Amino acid sequence: MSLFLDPGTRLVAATHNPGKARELAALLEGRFDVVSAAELGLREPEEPESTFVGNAIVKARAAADASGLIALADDSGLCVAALGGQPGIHSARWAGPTKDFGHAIDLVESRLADTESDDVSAWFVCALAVAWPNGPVVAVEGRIDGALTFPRRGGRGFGYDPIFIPEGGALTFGEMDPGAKDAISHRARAFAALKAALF
Ligand code: ITT
Repeated sequence: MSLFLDPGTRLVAATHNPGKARELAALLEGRFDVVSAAELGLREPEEPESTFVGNAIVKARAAADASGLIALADDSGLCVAALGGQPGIHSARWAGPTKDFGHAIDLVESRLADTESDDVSAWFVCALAVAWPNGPVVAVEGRIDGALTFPRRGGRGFGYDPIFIPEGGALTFGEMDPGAKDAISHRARAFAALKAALF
């Protein structure tokens, strides 16, 4: 079995997060025939692992075996230094069952205030995994460092983007043009590693 992905290969993007799906589609640049997990009616798997890579593998494996297609999954999150790396792999969970990221951002702000630390450094991590149905899996990781800012700024992007300023920048991911975020983000960095391995 070849682990190279030929242009036009049918792939399932194993995410139920529309923000991620949009960014993954932009990174894939029409190179593959991509169907979404929602279009195939795939269920959202549990995320039982303790690492981003572990959870990306679980999601890709589940989607590939259920669909019979090669699957690309993303597990990602925001890590805050003063919170010992939280919310990290629990980034989606901090938004609660209604996926309210206004609430998740308020929670980051109040937990940070509780620490009385003035360290606002943070980083985003993205693990990407590609799994072949009943076959191998390849996983990579990307990271971008930056700083948190409150109150939130900008209505672009998704999730925690309005409070994150990437290193060396002035705008939050929520204020940046989507193309500018895609040029430097944790997802873009993971994607570059995947491209080197598989394309
Ligand atoms: P899937 O598992 O279906 O892909 P999810 O949203 O549950 O969707 P995760 O478990 O990987 O995915 O949660 C990651 C959370 O981290 C996500 O909900 C975002 O809020 C946040 N996150 C990840 N990448 C981000 C980015 O580029 N900008 C802002 N927030 C991001």
